[in-house]
Amino acid sequence: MREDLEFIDRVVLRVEAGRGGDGAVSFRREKYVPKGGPDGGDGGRGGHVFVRATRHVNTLSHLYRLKKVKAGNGKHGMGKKRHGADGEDVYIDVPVGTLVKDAETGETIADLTEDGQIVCVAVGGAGGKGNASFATPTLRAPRIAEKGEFGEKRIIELELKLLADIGLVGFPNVGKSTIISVISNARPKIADYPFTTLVPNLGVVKGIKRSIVVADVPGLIEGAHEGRGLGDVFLRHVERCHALFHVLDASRPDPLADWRILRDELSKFDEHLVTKPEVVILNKIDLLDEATIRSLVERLKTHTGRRIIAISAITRVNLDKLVSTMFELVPETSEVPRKKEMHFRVPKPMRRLLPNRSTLMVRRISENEFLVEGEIVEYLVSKYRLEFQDSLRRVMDILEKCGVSDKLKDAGAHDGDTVYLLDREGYAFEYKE
Ligand SMILES: Nc1nc2c(ncn2[C@@H]2O[C@H](COP(=O)(O)OP(=O)(O)OP(=O)(O)O)[C@@H](O)[C@H]2O)c(=O)[nH]1
Ligand SMILES: [Mg+2]
Repeated sequence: MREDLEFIDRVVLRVEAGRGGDGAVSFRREKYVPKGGPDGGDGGRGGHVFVRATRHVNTLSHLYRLKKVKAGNGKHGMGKKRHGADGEDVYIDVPVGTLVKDAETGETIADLTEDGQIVCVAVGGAGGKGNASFATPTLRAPRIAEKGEFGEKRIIELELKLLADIGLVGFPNVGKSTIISVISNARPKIADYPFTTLVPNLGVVKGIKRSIVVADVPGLIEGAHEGRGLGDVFLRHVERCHALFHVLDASRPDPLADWRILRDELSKFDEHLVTKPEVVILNKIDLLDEATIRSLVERLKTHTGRRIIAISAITRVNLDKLVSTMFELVPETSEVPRKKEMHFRVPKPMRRLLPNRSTLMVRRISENEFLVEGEIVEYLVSKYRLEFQDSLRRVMDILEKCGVSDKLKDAGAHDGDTVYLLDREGYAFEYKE
């Protein structure tokens, strides 16, 4: 269960590529030539949908409310062999470290681990050919054009693996969630009992030039590395942080002992964790007098060898110092020039293959009405612009090759009966034996 909406590391989206534009039927107009050659241009391809990894976003929360992402449709072809414009491509920006999956099959489409990496998740439909493409020596003035193909539709799942620049770790109840709530946009649950936080909270801390993401993970206890408490499950989220901020409760009997226990746990979980830059936050100093704070800070400094920042999250003491230290420890990502082509192949627009002829079926729907249906009919109807006579002729030729006449006869059709393509609203013609 999601504790609050800031923790969004998984988003499901419907993506829809654009449809291709239709091809045009047009003829050249020239002086003294009543009808010139065919010059209908092709339709543009439909726009593709891409997912792009970028350093400029840190979470998936900007996608959370989006249900569907659709690319633009291609424009129709025009006379004078003019191609229709391609549909506009759409880029879904995600943080580096996002895994892209097909939500229906579970198949991994891409693991975007580098800035600028791009993957196509829905391919736009091919544009239809205009009549200029159909001219042959025997058919010099073809009245034939194709419709654009539909774009690909898919449901994708985006999962963020790398969550935060900085991880807040510490015992339960030391004030980790309170801290993230006062320095970032996160609004986690805060309460005076251990294990209030059950899943990590992510918060964006805004700086002047950039933002960083801080994760508040559930409290850790002794034995966490063996699975005690809750925290170990979520330590994977701090594995890729740049720095750990170790939160201590100044009002506890021996914060230094707490620090040692915690570090021991971290190193047992993953040795790598204790080699990260680490800062100690001594929280709740509002509960102590100044002299005690001073000596405690000294003691911690001596024995931990870390930088100590004494704060009070509740009375908001020293938070500026805390935030500036965080920014200091997160390297400014050098602005690499955007390499758009990185790991990126331009996809071929979608073109379906002619379905199997045996998919053609004839069905009697009344005394003298018949329906011609099946995958191949759907394909032909969506492919050709039947309002043009040669398009229609071509479709009829293909249907004939599929044996439509025999099938109609077998179904009991007689001269004068009505035959529909696909349904009663579809194209209709009169049956002749
Ligand atoms: N006096 C004082 N109390 C604080 C301060 N910061 C947090 N608290 C209190 O400490 C209690 C625990 O705070 P949380 O932020 O929920 O602690 P946590 O570390 O996130 O706890 P878990 O989620 O259980 O790991 C709450 O009652 C807070 O109000 C502080 O600076 N001063
Ligand atoms: Mg908490």
